[in-house]
Amino acid sequence: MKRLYALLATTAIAATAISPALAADKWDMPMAYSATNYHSENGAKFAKCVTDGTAGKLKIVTHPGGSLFGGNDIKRAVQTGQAPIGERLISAHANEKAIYGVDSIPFLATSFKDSQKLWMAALNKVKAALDADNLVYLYAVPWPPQGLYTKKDVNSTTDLKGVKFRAYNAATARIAALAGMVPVQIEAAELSQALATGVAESFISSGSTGYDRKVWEQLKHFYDVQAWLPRNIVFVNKAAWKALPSAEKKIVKTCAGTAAEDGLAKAQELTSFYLKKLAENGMTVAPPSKQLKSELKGFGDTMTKEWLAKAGAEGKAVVDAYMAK
Ligand code: PCA
Repeated sequence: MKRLYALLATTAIAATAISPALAADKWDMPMAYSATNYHSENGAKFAKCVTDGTAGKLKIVTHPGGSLFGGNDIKRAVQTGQAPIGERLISAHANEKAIYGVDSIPFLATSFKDSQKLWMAALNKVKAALDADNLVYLYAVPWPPQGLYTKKDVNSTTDLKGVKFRAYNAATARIAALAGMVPVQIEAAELSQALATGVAESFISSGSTGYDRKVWEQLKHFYDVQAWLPRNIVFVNKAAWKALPSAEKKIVKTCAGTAAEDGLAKAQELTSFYLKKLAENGMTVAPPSKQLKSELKGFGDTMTKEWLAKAGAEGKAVVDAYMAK
């Protein structure tokens, strides 16, 4: 009997060594935003869906809050196989490929409905861009519409001159430049500290991030500009994907489809909740003044032209398809 066990053990080890795909896999999934954020909670649900659906053959473990890799490092980590799967705010990589910034063109798609339309028009191109980066697209979830957070009352962009502005992608950095602000790139995970130490004193984001980072401790105003709805994308390293048995691939895809739907529903459901919470905690939540809005729209026109020039025929095709729908 002992010998039989020994034999079985040796065979098991040999089988694992020869064919790692047969062994139970554990995928660590870096995520940049706080554990209680709906993107992270949705990611955890997705991970459970895959783990349960494969009866533990593929176990996905999420690491929110930038605990495994900071937001800025997640895409590279997954591309190079340091992490098999991860979630990233895709527009933060618009400098690499213009198509990654399609969701952050100011005032192109400003509602959930339009942002879905734009995403459907862009998705195949985004997938192809990710594929060329050694990544397989799984799902994307939007953030609520983006507004402007400030310390002082702002009636026009002139009031923003010289303000230290937290940027999270090329579009927000460009707005800072156009308004004569001083941009500084900061992850959401470090935002509270940056505001507390005066490294940043204004930023553009959703009510979600203002709520997560309790920015009412330093800031007073939220202008509900509704400028665009950026997205987080969950992607997989191509080799890790290829190594999955097809039955597991199918389960991952099904869970990803559910995560896309659930995430969108949550974002929609929570949008007004977040703004209510900002107000309850003492912030003034209001639409932008006519002047501020029209000046920001002017920036948007400039940036749309700039984006189209960078994104070329591919970008134009996406915007045309979106407009035609
Ligand atoms: N929150 C993220 C990106 C967009 C948003 O609403 C952030 O501020 O980092």
